[in-house]
Amino acid sequence: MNILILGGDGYLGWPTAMHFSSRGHDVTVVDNYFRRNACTTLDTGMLYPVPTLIERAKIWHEKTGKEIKVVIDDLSEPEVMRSLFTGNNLSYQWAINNKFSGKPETVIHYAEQPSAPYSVANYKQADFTLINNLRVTNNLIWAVRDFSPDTHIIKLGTMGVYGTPNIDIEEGWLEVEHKGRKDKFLFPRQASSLYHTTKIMDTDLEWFGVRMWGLRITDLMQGPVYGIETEESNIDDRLKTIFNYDEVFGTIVNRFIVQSIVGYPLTVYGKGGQTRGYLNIKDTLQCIEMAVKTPAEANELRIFNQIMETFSANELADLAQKVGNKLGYDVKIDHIENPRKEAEEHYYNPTYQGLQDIGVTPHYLDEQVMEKMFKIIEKHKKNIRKDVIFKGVKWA
Ligand code: USQ
Repeated sequence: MNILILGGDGYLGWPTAMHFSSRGHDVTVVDNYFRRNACTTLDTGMLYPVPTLIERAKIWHEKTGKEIKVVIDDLSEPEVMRSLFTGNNLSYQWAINNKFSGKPETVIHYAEQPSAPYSVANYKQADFTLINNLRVTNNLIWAVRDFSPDTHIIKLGTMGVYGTPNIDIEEGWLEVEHKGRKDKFLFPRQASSLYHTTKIMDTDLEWFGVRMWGLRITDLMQGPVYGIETEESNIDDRLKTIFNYDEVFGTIVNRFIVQSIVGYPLTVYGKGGQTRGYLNIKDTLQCIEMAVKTPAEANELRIFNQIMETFSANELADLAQKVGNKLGYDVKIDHIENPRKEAEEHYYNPTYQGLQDIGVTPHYLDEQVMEKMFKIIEKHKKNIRKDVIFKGVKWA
């Protein structure tokens, strides 16, 4: 299959590219290097240096004989997006030969500013998040509409679109009975960052594209991801995904392990009752693979909640402390003032059966899995910078 991956340099994009390439698909990745440039600008640090996307594609080729075509460009420019469907004015920054791969049968869209703290830190970053995320999604929908309406769009959404409502969270849709009549609507959304709000707006654009033009779209409402290794990154150390542990781009599990290793008290925000749905990076790949294999129908916006289990921040801190202590670290837990505006004690009962129904087998987070992560992260201990762990980006 011809697969186009937008945002192919990111934490999930690069592992996804290798995953499909290793399974024999024709993969093209596109990225504007936003994430790495922002890491430099904001001085976030990284667990280890990561080769450029072009270098990674070359290493991948050298090790596996397979080709991942690379385009470095800005997808918020409509003409750039359109060139990926027409081949006009398209040149690969790296490819074995420059021949256009043809119209993609599947597009996996990760090309967004993914950080909640980044999006609320100041008006410039808020503006960038809104403009980038919405334009890329809109450009994609129009390119598919105009050149390849049968292409399956798989879009990475977020569980954060739902917020923490006092009712059970369904997979995307809710049947409502009102004054004796019934209809189905998108589940109520109420995000608690501007980044998460762009994901709500993305879904609205997708739903418009499905209703107006009969597109086929899968929106994956994913929770925070943890993990480093994937099957393909084990082929060569230089193929490991970008790993952030700072407050802006690092997610909680990855951060807590890094903090445990360098003796930085675990930064539980506020009371720590904030509960979210989590998944291993290996399960992100599984979910995407299953979504590719069972495409949405034409005229369908299919929504899955992409999580495998739920934890509160306190439960994650306790687990990291237990594993860390067992490995000889003196792990302390701190409850610091919550920089975010979010409920710290709340009801949380999301449904997440859909992906398992199409064949995903969950990996769960337990002591062994966490211990394995400790062992990998320990190897890079000398690179860990304590000064970037908490800077206090405030919501209000
Ligand atoms: N948290 C702490 N201490 C920390 C870091 C986080 O208590 O040091 C808490 C946060 O307050 C939050 C929860 O842990 O309640 C998760 O925070 P996070 O930073 O791991 O994840 P989040 O900001 O929600 O965003 C991440 C990804 C984003 C994705 C989202 C899925 O960066 O791209 O969309 O997870 S979800 O959270 O389900 O919306």
